[in-house]
Amino acid sequence: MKKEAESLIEKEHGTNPKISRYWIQRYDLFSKYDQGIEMDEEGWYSVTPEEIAIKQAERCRGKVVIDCFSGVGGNTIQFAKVCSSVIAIDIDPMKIALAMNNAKVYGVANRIDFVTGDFMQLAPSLKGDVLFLSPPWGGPTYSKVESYKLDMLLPRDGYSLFQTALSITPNIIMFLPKNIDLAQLEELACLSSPPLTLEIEENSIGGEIKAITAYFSSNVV
Ligand code: MGP
Ligand code: SAH
Repeated sequence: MKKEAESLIEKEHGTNPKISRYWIQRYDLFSKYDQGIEMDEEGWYSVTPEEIAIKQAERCRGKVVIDCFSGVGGNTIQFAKVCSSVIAIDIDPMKIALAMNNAKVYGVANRIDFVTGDFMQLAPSLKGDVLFLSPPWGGPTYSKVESYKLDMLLPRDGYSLFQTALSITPNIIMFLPKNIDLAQLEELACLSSPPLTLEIEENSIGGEIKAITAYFSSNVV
């Protein structure tokens, strides 16, 4: 019976034009996909591929991390493996339910504090060593523009998001479109007071660029 239900889901995902492109990549997204991973449409096109999430988490080893836009848990799960604690926030209760399920599949659910809420509103009450921001980019059409600008990010423009994050810690990681305007990121770092160090990482899977990760940190030792 279970096998029948699984093959029905596979058929549906494989033929749904909005999902099939991502479903083909399902094991890049979650290597344990077949062990009970659950997704919704936004989850399919937004989740950080596992290999990239592992690399980002490694940079935060031993730290208290806040995953401010946790989605279905692609990053949260990897943070939970190596960080001292993880707070996972999402405004959509369905995402939190999916992330909890997916964290159970990876055996790390008990290492995560899940919070349903708006990051912008919760910010004043948050404390952590590192903030991870992987906000909505406006859907899969983000790549249609030649140069993606920070003010296209949601739920608020990238400048407001960054300022809100800075009020918590200067150690900010942003997961951004591959066509992001890099000059705007440099500007964010230089114009912060005091100026921040910025490291840009190109994230590829199988030799194909998927996204950019920007690591901001304080110069003050
Ligand atoms: P993509 O270009 O839409 O997918 O997104 P695809 O088909 O893998 O790319 P292609 O160039 O090979 O055709 C690439 C990656 O960006 C996805 O795997 C997600 O990790 C990430 N991503 C995409 N979107 C639309 C979002 C988003 O809105 N928010 C976040 N945080 N990540 C996204
Ligand atoms: N990194 C995630 C994907 C994040 S997608 C992963 O790997 O799975 C962006 C998420 O931001 C969506 O799940 C969306 O529900 C959430 N979101 C949108 N507005 C938000 C807000 N104001 N506060 C918190 N989460 C928000």
